[in-house]
Amino acid sequence: MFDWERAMMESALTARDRVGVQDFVLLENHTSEVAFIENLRKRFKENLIYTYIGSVLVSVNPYKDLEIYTKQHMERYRGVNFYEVSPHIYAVSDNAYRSMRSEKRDQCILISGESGAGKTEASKKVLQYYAVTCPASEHVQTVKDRLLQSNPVLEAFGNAKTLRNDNSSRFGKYMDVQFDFKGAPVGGHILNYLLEKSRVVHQSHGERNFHIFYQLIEGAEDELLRRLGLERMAQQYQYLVKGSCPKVSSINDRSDWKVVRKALSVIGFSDDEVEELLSIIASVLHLGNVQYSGEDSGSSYITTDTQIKYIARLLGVDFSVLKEALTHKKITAKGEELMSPLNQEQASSARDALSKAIYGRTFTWLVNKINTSLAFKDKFNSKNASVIGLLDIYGFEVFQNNSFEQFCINYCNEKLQQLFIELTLKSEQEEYEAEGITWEPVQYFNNKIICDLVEEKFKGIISILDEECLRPGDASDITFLVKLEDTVGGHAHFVTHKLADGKTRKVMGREEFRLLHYAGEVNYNVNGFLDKNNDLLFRNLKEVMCSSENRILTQCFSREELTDKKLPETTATQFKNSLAKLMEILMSKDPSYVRCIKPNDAKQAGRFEEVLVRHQVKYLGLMENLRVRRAGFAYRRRYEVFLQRYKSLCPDTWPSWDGRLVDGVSTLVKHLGYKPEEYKLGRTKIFIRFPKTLFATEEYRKLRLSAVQVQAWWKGILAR
Ligand code: AOV
Ligand code: MG
Repeated sequence: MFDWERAMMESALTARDRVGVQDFVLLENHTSEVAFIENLRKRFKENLIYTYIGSVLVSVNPYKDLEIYTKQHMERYRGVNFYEVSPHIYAVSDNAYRSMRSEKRDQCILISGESGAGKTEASKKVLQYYAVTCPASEHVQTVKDRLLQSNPVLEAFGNAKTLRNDNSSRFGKYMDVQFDFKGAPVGGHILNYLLEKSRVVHQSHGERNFHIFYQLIEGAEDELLRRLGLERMAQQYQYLVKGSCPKVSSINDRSDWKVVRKALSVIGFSDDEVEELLSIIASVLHLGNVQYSGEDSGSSYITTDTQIKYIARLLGVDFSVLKEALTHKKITAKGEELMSPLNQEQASSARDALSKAIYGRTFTWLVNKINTSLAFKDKFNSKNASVIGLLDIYGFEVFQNNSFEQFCINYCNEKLQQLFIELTLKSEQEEYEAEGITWEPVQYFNNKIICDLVEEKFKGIISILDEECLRPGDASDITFLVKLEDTVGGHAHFVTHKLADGKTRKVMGREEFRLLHYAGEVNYNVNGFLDKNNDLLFRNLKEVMCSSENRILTQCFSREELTDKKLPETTATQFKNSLAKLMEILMSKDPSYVRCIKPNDAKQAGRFEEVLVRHQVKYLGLMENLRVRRAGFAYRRRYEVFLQRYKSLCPDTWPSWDGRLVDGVSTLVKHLGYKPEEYKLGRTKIFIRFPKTLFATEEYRKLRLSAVQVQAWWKGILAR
């Protein structure tokens, strides 16, 4: 070896020492969690936030802007194979795009990780990548703009500052981007999941309501505020001060307002529609300021009429009908309708129920409106569209006090983890078995047991909750808890204050149950579970909303609902069903995974807290993921697909192979010079161990194809 060669090698080794390996598969000590975390840490210190486990992208939130998302970076990843460039969210995006194009299969990119880990940012990067790098015509440009602008709008209405994340998604989002046969994005569709409506009327200490309220108050022109009857002071509004933090240093509500206002126009909102939308937002703020006083008789009255006047005007409803509906409930006795007065507490909660219903339904309306604007107009061609789905949900979260909302959010994360297990750890191993490939099974924790505990028919937590919600009489949050103890008390992932010997567990409250989630333990306080699950709105309040002249509200509250005798599904059951449908959608597509990790709880740049990271590496199942990957095969193709694609590269298989498929493939790969350790032949598929083998084959095919084209072109010239 020459000196200069040795020097180069040494410098390469030092660099590697400094920045770690870009694919965990290359780690020398691949079973060591310490080595795994050390590699993450090294890279994080060098601002290398992305690392692969095979094709799974692990991303660590840098909590600062990195210069790695420029147009030049996008170009670097465009049309380039995964392993030729450093790990990046753009590589995952590009890979999904190319698979969709070449294999004509729908793709999905699943982004997971706990609250604040960087899921929403990642999903935006994917969308930006497609918007910049995919081919475009004038029409396509409009679609691209709308796809991009849907984000600020949905974030304004569906995100909020929590203790975990200053821009926390309070709804789940699955977005399909549709591409035409040229690979241009021509449409999109969004499915939204369970918005955390309770935030409209209450926020925990240190948290805020949805961004839009503050943006409107801070950013709107004086004239608009005057029309809405609002003052430029968030502290004035009861619904905005529950968490005592109307201002957040990382958020500029005023400039965000401008962005949102512009985005609404790009998506196709007329000025009138924007005014109606904001009238609804303003009336929710006014509703929050409606105050009650109580009478000795138990009934209540409204102490200020100003708010009611504003609401009546903004929503186009009758002043006195609204006022009565906010203090009474309509009951039917002996076939006659009567107005029964509400006491002060009941009236306040009826008011809050109305605010939540208005906001929640307006949010759904907003998603529908965006969907109309994104709809792929060409009906004839829509069947040929290919799709890349993007999933960005609320991450696993634990607070001091956890309620129904955290229960739903964390259940959703269990489902997503289950999907990951099904599609990677489990199915991969089952496939080797089915194909007769010798294989040393990798042990992993399967969280199906927790999903079942929550969702199983008749005996899961949701079923029990529904049962209590339907039971007339003395059903309460506490009777629900007692029933839980009776039914799932012995479950390995369920704990309450009661011990098996009749004693009590001191560290737990009497109104709590604990779930041992895959990602950690969470104590849920049952207070409010029944109400939130029932999500009732008094009939006369619904009637008032049906009479509204606000055109958005008339679409949100329909008269049919008033005559419908069927019991509506409970919140948890609706959520469960919508998640089941989501899983079906995702299962039907080829998945790519992005696993986001949060390096510290302080939302600070440059801080890598090992204990926190280790915990996430553990529950995300990354070590198991790596073990399966290391021992396994990066690619598999059915024999007929493989042969069809590469038969032209070998004289024996070209133009067709008449014998058994497996023999054809065997002949082909031997001709291509595959070494025995590089591949295995199963019952119906070829398994290829390293990505580079397949990439080399793919490159060879490209080369041959262009050679054939040059030949044809040359022949054409000669024939002239
Ligand atoms: P989440 O979506 O995973 O949490 P976000 O994507 O909202 O988390 O990220 C939280 C914050 O971290 C962002 O607002 C950014 O400030 C920062 N961040 C995340 N990713 C990056 C990145 N690639 N570069 C720079 N900063 C980043 V939740 O919605 O709460 O589950 O429910
Ligand atoms: Mg998010």
